[in-house]
Amino acid sequence: MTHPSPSSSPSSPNTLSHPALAAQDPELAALVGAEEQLQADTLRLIPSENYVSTAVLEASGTVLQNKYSEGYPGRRYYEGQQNIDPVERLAVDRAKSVFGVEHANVQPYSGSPANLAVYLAFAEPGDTVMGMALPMGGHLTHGWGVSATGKWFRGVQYGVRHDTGLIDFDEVRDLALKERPKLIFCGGTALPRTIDFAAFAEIAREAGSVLVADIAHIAGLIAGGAHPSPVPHADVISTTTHKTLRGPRGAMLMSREEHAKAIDKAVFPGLQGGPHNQTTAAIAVALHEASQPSFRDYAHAVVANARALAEALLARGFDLVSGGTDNHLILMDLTPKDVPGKVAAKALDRAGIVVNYNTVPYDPRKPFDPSGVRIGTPSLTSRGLGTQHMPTVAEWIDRGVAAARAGDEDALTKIRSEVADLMAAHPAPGLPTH
Ligand code: DSN
Repeated sequence: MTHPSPSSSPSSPNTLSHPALAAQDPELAALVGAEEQLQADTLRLIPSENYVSTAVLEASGTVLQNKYSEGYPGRRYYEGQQNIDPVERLAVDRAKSVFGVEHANVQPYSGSPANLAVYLAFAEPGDTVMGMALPMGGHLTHGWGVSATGKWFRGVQYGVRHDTGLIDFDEVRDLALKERPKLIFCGGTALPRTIDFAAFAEIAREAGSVLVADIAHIAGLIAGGAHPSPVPHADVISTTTHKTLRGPRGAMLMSREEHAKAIDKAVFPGLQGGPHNQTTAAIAVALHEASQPSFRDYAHAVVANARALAEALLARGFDLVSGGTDNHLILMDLTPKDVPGKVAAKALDRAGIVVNYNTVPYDPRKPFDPSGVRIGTPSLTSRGLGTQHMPTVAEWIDRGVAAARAGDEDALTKIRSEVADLMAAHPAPGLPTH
């Protein structure tokens, strides 16, 4: 299966390998060039990463960077906003249109500040909040102990069932009714299955809680119609813009109009100073791209690729949390392969396959040396790889994990060259041709 990728114009400024930077600071330019080469040559499987288009890259490198704009369009604390206000309005209007929401704030610097703003808007320090436990697939900012959200609030955490790897809604309901949290977060960073926003909303209603849908990982799938939308169900929607949505590193908060003031006040002046206007512009570009029919094809191709990859991995005896995937992400428990996740991830990196080691639910190992590896298909799909390539990807992972177990560096080197050949045939969006 093939599908359109974002354009990577060979005549774009990026193909000039940043001449001003190279002249001014060759040391830094060399590092950027090396990173471009690495991203071109490797199979990038980290599910929270992607390749942005040249247009998004250009927007985020503009002189909008030079401007302070504390406040909101039409209500700024600095003059000279003739061009910045329309940029932010464009981003906001496009977010509202792509996600079908009444209100959007595009200023949060990234996902963690966006979530902190939700706490500031709806809770007081010491309040009880509820989210999925980090080792179960949640996020630090959903009330996990080491995060400010777990230190300044009383975090109670739900997980997934040991036998199915799926969320147990009876457990979530019991906990919510017992604890009556101010906020309930759904969503996370290692969830391979569809999030049942309606079920969470019913529980939040019963418990009198504000439901926050953190869609950072799946925002692009939702925009492209490849995952159900939280919009009819969640009080607040939080997302980063740089994962499946394929925009710059940034974030957005969305809601119904009734929560608009509280959210805006929490982001600025509650938590942040001036918005990063160059990022706002790049978010606007990414949202424009996400509104195109080709992005629907992209979102569905991401899911089709993940399903095909999961099937190919299962056929090779891999143990996948929850037995497979509904979205862009696969969480593998490598215990049956007798290789710790970190050892496998480092070996795969040497083979040109970039993944991250990750805890699996009920992991007996420590987070810095866990049992699992997390992979996903957003980046490879952006390069135009399709379901027909997934058996090869699974074979490389299988050979890489076996080589990790055997300490076979030659096998890893051979995989690396095979990976580089396939990557050369599928140029990545936004990267210069070296
Ligand atoms: N760091 C992100 C991820 O990789 O999923 C979550 O914040």
